[in-house]
Amino acid sequence: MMSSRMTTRRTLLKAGAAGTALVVAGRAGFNSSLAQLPTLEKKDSYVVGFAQTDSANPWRLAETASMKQQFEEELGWTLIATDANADTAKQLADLDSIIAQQPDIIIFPPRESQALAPKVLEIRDAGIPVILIDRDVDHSIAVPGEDYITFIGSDFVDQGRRAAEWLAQATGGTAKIIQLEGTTGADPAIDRKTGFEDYIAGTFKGTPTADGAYPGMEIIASQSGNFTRDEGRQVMETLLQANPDVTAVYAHNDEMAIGAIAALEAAGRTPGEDVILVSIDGQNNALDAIVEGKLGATVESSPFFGPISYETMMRFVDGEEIEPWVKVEDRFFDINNAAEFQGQQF
Ligand code: GYE
Repeated sequence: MMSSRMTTRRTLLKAGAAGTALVVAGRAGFNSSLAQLPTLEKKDSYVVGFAQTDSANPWRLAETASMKQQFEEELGWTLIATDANADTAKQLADLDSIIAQQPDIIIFPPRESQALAPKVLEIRDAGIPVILIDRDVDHSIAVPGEDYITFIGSDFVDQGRRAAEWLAQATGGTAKIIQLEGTTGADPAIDRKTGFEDYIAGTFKGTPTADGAYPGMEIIASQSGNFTRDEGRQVMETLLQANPDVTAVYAHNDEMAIGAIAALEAAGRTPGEDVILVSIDGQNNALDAIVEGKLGATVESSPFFGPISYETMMRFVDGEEIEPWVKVEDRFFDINNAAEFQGQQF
């Protein structure tokens, strides 16, 4: 989250013992004596816990495959992998079962930012270091650099801004927009909404900018499609009936955009012509949809966390101070470059 990412300064204080005590004491209702990162000794091989959120879309499958490829195939280590089937309660239970197996480290994407944060503290208290990948937790509950090693992932606020910027250009600053939000309470859903809405309001990152304000762009409806194609299609179907004047769709991921395209076509609309769509992820079928003229653009959000998780973990083993946010840089795909990358994504 935007404000939570500002913990960087605080986290840097952790180098000094006095600084650590000061920071920890400032957190309400928190057992300060336990608030330090578990260590990880140098060994030839490790057991890694990986609690996936679900496997219902190409993005998740690519992420799981990347972790397996890196840790099992490449390194020959043990990966204890679970799948929460898009159920936050199951992800919590999966993590309990992983903790019970005492892995050397747990690397996982927290499905919801607040619900999973106390579990990060529990894992820390069990003496197991944690790296969060692809989604972060609420920093008012768990702090990178103190409670977990780091968050590795994209700048979701900026992804939202880039989608808004493209849409503003493509529509000449006039649009009636339906927003299809990701899973409620998930870090990328919260931040992708913030970045997009702030950009068109001209208040991006809290700074009003004259050239960033688009009074002609109006979000006429906004609802969660839970990051899935089917819910994206269903929500779009319903919202379309209530808002036939829609001219643009901003979907927090490609799967929901593809679902929205199906709903629009079923209603006799022409996606890409009378309704302009923009989304996030950069998966192969989104690139296909861009080439077909149905999807306008997609901001990349890489699912390939295997190599960067390994690299970050080994830097920690080597005693390096890890930055609280290992930022993943993303590309942007539209009609100018989509064909070039078709079939090369996921
Ligand atoms: O955009 C989406 C997935 O957490 C960044 O979750 C990830 C998002 C990704 O289900 O497709």
